[in-house]
Amino acid sequence: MTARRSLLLGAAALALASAASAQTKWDLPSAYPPSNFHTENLVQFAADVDKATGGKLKITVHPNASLFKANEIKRAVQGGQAQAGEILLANFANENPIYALDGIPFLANSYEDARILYDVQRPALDKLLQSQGMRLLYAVAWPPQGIYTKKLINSVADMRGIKWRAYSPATARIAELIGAQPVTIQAAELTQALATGTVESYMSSGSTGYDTKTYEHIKNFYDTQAWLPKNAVIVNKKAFESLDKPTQDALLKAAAEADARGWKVSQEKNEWYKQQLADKGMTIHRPQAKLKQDLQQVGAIMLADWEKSAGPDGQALVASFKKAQAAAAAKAPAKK
Ligand code: PCA
Repeated sequence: MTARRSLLLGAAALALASAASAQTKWDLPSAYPPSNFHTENLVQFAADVDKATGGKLKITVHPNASLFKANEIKRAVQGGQAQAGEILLANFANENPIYALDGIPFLANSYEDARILYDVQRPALDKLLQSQGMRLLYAVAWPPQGIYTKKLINSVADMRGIKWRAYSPATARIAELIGAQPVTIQAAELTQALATGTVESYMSSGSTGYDTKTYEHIKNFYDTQAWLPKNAVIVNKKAFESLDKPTQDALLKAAAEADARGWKVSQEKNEWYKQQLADKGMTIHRPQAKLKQDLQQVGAIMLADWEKSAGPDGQALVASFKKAQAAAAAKAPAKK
């Protein structure tokens, strides 16, 4: 009797232990501050996964580049030091041009076009990540990119020699093409760089201008709406495959929801961010025709370079984007 009871107790303890060990804990490094809309979306995603799996998969979001620096996150996920992570795709242009398709000025410069570009880019992106031992969970666009400058500008000639903060190879290339002096600084270090005068201008969204309190140092934002780069949330393939099927499904479902929610919030907050900048004393300029033309020329050079480096597969992607873009425009002729 006693032996049997202790056997039963033993079994119960074992069941408990295996329930506890069935809980999986993941780290998810990201590079932007907790109040940024991407980070808020990530935290919501993690909470949704927790709920849908009954606490079986716990994802801890580490914002603000606190666990890994922005450009180290991808390698950390690839190597399994972090099971998942959020990256700025355009940062990895030098590994493969596919990553940088959304960083070309004026290729896709509205939310509608950015979404079309994403749909075209996504299968290639996921394939590429899979070949590196990862998977794409979701991706969300930043608001359109404009120019922060201390001085007033009417054309790119006015930016010659200016100290320009770049966040990606493409934004460094823009500096090169317009004769500015690029220095690569990730968002987490931008406030500091502005304070010390390391940079006096850069291109980014209203979101990053707001997050970094750029308005304390720079008074002009030119709303050029040049492109919408994306953050992508990626997962280590082995970590994903080690989950049971219901947990995998719950993760993918929450990711699809985070994708849709993120794009919606990005678009909704775009105007809000610019209003905040204005409220903090910045002037939001509509770029003059010359400045826009100059930047479009920069974009055309960069697209030609991109197509050259991406080869026929890349050219096919651009072609299918343009086709889908034209089809969407034909369906919505009422819009300008
Ligand atoms: N903010 C990020 C990338 C694009 C954006 O809008 C940054 O400036 O680092």
